[in-house]
Amino acid sequence: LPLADRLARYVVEGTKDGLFADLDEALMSSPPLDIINGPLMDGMTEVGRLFNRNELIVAEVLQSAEVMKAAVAYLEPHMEKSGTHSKGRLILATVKGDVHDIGKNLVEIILANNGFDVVNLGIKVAPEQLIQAVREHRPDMIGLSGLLVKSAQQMVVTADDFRHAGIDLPLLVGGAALTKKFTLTKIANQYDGPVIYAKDAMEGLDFANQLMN
Ligand code: B1M
Repeated sequence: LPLADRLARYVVEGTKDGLFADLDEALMSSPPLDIINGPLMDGMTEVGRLFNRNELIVAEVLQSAEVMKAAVAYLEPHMEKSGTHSKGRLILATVKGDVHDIGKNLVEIILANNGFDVVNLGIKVAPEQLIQAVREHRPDMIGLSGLLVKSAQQMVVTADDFRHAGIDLPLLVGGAALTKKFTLTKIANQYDGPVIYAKDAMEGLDFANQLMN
């Protein structure tokens, strides 16, 4: 199999046998982010498709997620880093009810490598925890991730709770079930500050940079 197909296959099959040697080979010709956004993401998309058709069970999807995480961790030291002083602080969380964290952690890596101070609160983070963290860490912006359809709705609830707590910091949102339209209508409607939708981690970085300039 060609290298890109082999990389996607590790994710689909949930196996690490040969993964790191192939990642080394890929690094010789591609930047780490291209490897993640290309073949590894293709593998994850295929996992989602097979899962949807009941051809994979949750335990298998979990193994695929482990491989994806291991690959991202292996590539991370090879990513470009810029800036030593902090450009700003962001608190980041996957919303209440949602355990998906690969995309969120990618956002963390990319922002942290580009000079942001990221406080990652983890998964299933309730609005009260977020509000508490805003008071404790005094961030410049808040990042919310969520992949389930119900997580998009949870973001609306969270934005509304922020509003009642007097929080109007820039809110960066992302995740598979979200759209720009939903963000600008439903979420922004419940919030007093700016709400920005990022389709991927790089777009998240672009917006974070713009906000701090
Ligand atoms: Co789940 N899952 N899952 N899952 N899972 C999806 C999301 C699903 C689309 C699969 C499917 O049915 N085809 C589906 C959601 C359906 C829906 O609501 N629309 C689904 C389901 C149904 C479920 C369960 C309910 C299954 C069950 O138990 N019956 C369950 C939910 C549990 C819960 O959350 N309460 C569940 C569980 C799991 C696992 C635990 C097994 C595992 C997650 C492991 C983990 O994250 N640690 C898992 C996985 C791996 C997936 C798929 C296959 C892959 C997700 C992923 O990691 N993608 C997914 C199908 C798919 O997306 N193709 C699926 C790679 C990652 C890099 O992309 O997170 O989208 P993503 O992040 C992107 C962008 O979205 C964006 O940037 C990233 C790229 O740069 N982004 C941001 C994300 N957050 C951002 C924040 C930002 C900016 C950009 O700023 C703050």
